[in-house]
Amino acid sequence: MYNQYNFNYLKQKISANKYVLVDFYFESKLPFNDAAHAIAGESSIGTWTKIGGLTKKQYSLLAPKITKQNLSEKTVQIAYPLALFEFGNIPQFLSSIGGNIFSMKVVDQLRLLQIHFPNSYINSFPGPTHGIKGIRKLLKITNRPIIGSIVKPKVGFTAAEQADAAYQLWLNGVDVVKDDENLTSMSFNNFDQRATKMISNLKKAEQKTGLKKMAIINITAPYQEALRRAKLIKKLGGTCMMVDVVAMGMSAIQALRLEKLNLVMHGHRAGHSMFTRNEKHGMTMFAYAQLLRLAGIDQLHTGTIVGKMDGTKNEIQQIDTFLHSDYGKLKPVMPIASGGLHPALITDLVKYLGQDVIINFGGGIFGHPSGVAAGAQAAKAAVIAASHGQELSVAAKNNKHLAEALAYWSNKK
Ligand code: CAP
Ligand code: MG
Repeated sequence: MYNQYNFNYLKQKISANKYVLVDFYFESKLPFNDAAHAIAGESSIGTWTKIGGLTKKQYSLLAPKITKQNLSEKTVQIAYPLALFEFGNIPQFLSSIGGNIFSMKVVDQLRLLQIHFPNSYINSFPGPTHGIKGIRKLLKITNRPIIGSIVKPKVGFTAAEQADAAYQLWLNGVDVVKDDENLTSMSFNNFDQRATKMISNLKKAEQKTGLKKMAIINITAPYQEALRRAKLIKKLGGTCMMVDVVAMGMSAIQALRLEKLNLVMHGHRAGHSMFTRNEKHGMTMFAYAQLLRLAGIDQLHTGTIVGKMDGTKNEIQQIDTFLHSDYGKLKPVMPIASGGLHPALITDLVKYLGQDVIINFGGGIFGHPSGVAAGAQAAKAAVIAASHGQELSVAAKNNKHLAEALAYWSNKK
């Protein structure tokens, strides 16, 4: 056996509130049970050879238990005693369960599928500051999807051009306007200037429309600078900071949450496919979303099913259901559908994902043949019609911009 210990616990019951249960898929040339032991050992107390050191008492406190295995599906469930983990510390959790085991030569493929945390562990994290209810309260939108836009081109506008584009969007029906993931503070678009101009235009747009709006400004940078940018947003009267969660890392997400700035934290997940996309290796987006909810993300990109990004219907619906569900004392997280969306896709999108979602259009507004204002009005009309169960072709009879968008993009459906 690769591992000196016997972790088999298949026929015995464990008390789930004392363990973190982790479901893995794996492929290995070792016999199934040996490979499962190698994974359980390397992620907790074991190594590749026999070692001494642990008293019986420590062993029984810390030894993982293999509680389920399915040879045909190549899955195993490992129960890790809570004592293996530091409460409130996601980096430590990842160093164990998302650590060395992914590099072992004896395991060819390994995928972390899902984590079952007990409430005591979940509640050691603050979770979202605002959550779904808080975001809806800030925007005063109760009964329809929230309409969002990403200013396009991704990068290239000056701070003033960016803020002017946002203003147009807000005036023409968009609720929340965000930066793109690769826009931070550039030679041609300085963060401080952009934040100042965006929030000033946000206030003007709110006055003009009588509606609440949100500017989602990307603070992604080394931590101290990201924090400075978040504080600037707060000082200027903004309500939301955007973080690229993969690039910034769990430590930064947790730390920003613990600053108690009371800003909505928008999680852009650019790069997650580096570890979530291969169906046999890495971790699922579902497991990653579990960790981000603990860390304190308020709204998170989860995919569209119908748009340009990879992600199956089952997977995206599973993530969205989880984000809405009870999870210890942590608030629900608002899912964001984004990537390749345009009006013709919205009926299906709402059918799959429901009303409690932010629907984001970048190219699907900025690429409208009659311009940005027309694109925003078409997007809004599509979302409102779909959320009332109205056929888009019917809604388009009273909205020439929607009619034009449907005609323009219908062959891209
Ligand atoms: C969408 C987007 C977002 C993606 C990210 C982009 O723009 O701004 O970054 O939605 O994917 O750059 O592609 P478009 P996901 O509307 O023009 O496609 O939400 O799946 O993480
Ligand atoms: Mg983007």
